[in-house]
Amino acid sequence: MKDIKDIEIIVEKLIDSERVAVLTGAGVSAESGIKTFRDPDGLWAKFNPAELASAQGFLSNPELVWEWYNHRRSVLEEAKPNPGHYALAELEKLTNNFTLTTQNVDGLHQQAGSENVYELHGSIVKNHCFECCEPYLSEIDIRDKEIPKCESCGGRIRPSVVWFGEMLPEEAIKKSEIAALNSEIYIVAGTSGEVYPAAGLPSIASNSGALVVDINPNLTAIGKYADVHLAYPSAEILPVIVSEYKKAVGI
Ligand code: BJW
Ligand code: ZN
Repeated sequence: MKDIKDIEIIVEKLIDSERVAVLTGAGVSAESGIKTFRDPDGLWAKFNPAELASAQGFLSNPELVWEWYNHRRSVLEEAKPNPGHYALAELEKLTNNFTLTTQNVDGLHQQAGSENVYELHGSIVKNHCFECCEPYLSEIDIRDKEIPKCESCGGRIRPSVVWFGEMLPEEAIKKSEIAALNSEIYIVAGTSGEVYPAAGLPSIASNSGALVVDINPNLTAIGKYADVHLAYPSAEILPVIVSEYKKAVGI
């Protein structure tokens, strides 16, 4: 592999680091069959984010938004974590003070065994009331076109994801910023770095001296902060990093 020198640098840094932080995006779930957003065959090539991923869009056509999320939930029912998810879950157990910030709403990191996960954009498997924000804990039938009603106020239920123009979960963004600030190595995988505030995290890590690693087949906005760019699918290269790490420490 032509990038073996880069992998050695990453492994050495992982061994030396007291704090390891990772930021993931949709590309990490691509090999699980989940579409990304901004690739040529991504969701935003076919669907309008203003209509489907904003409170305004939900107010204009809640049924359309609910149906779209239920369709994505049906895709997710068939999806399984891929070797990239499993490699990150293993890295958490091998390294010190590991944190994983994800923009993904699919829960696949947790399914793979990752524990210290900060979900910046919420979760597609959870729901809450659009009006009063009360969590909706009853099971939903994703084949039912009718939107469930809040048991407290009768308002319409929406998926617990973060839409454009909405604030991110306070604790998740705060902990993610602290993790970026304190990390000695910051691994970014599968994100275009287009959506803020998540896209600002690699620059926080870089400015505080972390080695920033970008794992992405394509060059993105993350490029200007990355010390190392590995142009591979994450499901391919993350397991290599973990196996080289284990070799280096003799496991
Ligand atoms: C692979 C691969 C493989 C492929 N292996 N890699 C102007 C300037 C700056 C900011 C703003 C602005 N105007 C508005 C804003 C704020 C806005 C924003 O950032 N907009 C930008 C688009 C300009 N942000 C917000 O509104 C956020 N809230 C906020 O800021 O609150 C404060 C505020 C409030 C009011 C006013 C102003 C400020 C909220 C953002 C919410 C984002 N929500 C979504 C939908 C979530 C729900 C759902 O799933 O439906 O989150 S949008 C979508 O983008 C989703 C993702 O999490 C997010 C990031 O995408 P990601 O993960 O990077 O995916 P892609 O597709 O972009 O990239 C995939 C990458 O993978 C590619 O690079 C591929 O090459 C790579 N890849 N295969 C490795 N196998
Ligand atoms: Zn309610």
